[in-house]
Amino acid sequence: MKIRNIAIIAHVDHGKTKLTDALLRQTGMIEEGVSMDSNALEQERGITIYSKNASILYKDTKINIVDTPGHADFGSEVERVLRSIDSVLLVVDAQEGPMPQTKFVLKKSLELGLKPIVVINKIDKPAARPEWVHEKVLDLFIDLGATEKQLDFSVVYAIAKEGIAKINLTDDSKDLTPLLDVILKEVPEASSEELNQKPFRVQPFNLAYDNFMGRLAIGRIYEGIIKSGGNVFIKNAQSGEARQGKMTKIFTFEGLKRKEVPEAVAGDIVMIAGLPDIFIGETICADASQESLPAINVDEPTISLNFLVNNSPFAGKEGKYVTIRQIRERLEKELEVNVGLKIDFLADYFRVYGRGELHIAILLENMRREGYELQVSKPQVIFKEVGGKKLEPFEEVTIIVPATMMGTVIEKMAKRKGSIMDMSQEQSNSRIIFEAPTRGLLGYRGEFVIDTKGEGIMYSRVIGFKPSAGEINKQTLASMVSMADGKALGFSLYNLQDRGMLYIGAGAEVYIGMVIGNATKGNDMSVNPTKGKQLTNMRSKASDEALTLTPPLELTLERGLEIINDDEYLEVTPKSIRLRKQFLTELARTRAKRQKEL
Ligand SMILES: Nc1nc2c(ncn2[C@@H]2O[C@H](COP(=O)(O)OP(=O)(O)OP(=O)(O)O)[C@@H](O)[C@H]2O)c(=O)[nH]1
Ligand SMILES: [Mg+2]
Repeated sequence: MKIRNIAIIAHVDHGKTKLTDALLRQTGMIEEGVSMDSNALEQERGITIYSKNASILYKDTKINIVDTPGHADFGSEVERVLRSIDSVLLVVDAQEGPMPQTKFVLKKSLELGLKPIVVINKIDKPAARPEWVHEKVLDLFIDLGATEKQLDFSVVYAIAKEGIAKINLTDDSKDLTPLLDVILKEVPEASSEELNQKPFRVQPFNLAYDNFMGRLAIGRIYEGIIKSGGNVFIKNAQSGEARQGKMTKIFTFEGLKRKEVPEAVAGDIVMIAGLPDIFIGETICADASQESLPAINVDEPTISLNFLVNNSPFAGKEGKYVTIRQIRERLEKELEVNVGLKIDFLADYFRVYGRGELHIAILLENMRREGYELQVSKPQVIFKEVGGKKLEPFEEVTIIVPATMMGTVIEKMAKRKGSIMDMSQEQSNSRIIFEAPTRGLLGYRGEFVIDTKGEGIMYSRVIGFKPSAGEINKQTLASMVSMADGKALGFSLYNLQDRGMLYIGAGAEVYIGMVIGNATKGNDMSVNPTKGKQLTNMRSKASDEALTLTPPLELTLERGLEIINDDEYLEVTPKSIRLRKQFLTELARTRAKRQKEL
């Protein structure tokens, strides 16, 4: 059987997964209602978090498809996938046109010499402008230095949601056949008899984990035929070392499922069990003398924070797994598959290093869903020292705002050491590209939403470590801290809501040292949210029924990680997200502060 390997890439939300689902459905691999976004968290958030493998059969060909995440925080995962396929479907929204992540994934594809197939999707949108988008895509190809051959890309118009593709906008089409035919025509064949004759070489671009089989390597067979039970050498391009192992099981992908096979041939994408210490980019080969394939880069972490056992007064009430040993085992398991993650396991806490707030938030979200409870400290950026120079992570930030709001955004970004790299105007919107240190950006997202009244769009992507931007004077908001245990009452919250944004509503259980809101002015403020109305005989105008409370700013994981202050912890349980002071009483906090000053 012939094999072709493609990845589906795009900016977030442009329709990659809908397209993959439709391809699987129309080739009979999945049923109506089944989606590639199979993870519970993905379904809840409506985004793809993990890239996933699938395959379809069309005519005489097996097409391996990798659906990738569009969110910029997962960009390095997409990059790894691109190393192992032969062409991409670059999906572009027929209304929005190319967006920042379109540019990033296209750039990587072109650099790798791939010739993309462009899918202009969502042509059913009332405001769709497919011809304009086609032109913009062509401009982007040119800007990114595409070769003659790459510029000759095929274009397919689609309504992924309905499973329709067409070559010309005026064509009549009921399904994705036109796209499938373009794939067969354009994507080079991965399999051949000649390749099968060579000694095997396989390179993993992703890892998976199974409770029974342990770590699994997902990779492409570049050459040769691999057999279940076969002995292998694993070569590491960086260290040059070779070690031995044995493939206990081999799986290929069939639809969304994995299928155990006795052997697999060159060109196919497989999952291999039995190699517990295998890592991305290593070469699995037949003979120690074979050359290793070029290494695959895994981006380094940019932020870190501490994971601790929850020791708040509410500890253990809501979680199933709460001990340091349980948290440690869970994190060790995470390291099996979460390639960008690093962890220092210290005696009484763990330092976790990740690729950004979303990367960490997703780990925490998965843990709380599984019943874990813990607390974490404020994320800090990671500094590096290279050649006596202090470096820190920088991001490219694309901001699209109504032109009238441009001034505020530029002023705020300047304070956070963001420099303007490019600016353009499109209709009534300004598009500004900044380069800014991650350190300056931490905590800005929420502010940005407020400043632009929810009308602004902001995308950012880590671009690497650069010389430190020096001191950044960010104004962080002080906290409103409870000085009482008990139930928060509407009456006291009503009086407190003028002094800051509250994180809790009436009826919430609070404890001494819990952060119940921010303080608009000045320093941290100790307050009593449990205080009821004084009992008097007087009838006051503000009778309880008349108190209208502003809805609280509900703490989510991401919001919590963003607004947490240095001396606080974010308490994460299956049911709640709370902020708290590390030292619960005012006395302890004063003492700790004095000690620090000494
Ligand atoms: N109108 C219209 N909406 C579509 C079409 N295709 C996808 N959508 C919608 O666009 C949204 C995003 O679709 P997804 O397929 O999840 O997008 P994605 O590119 O996989 O998103 P990420 O994986 O999170 O980057 C969903 O609400 C879809 O219903 C289409 O052809 N037309
Ligand atoms: Mg998706």
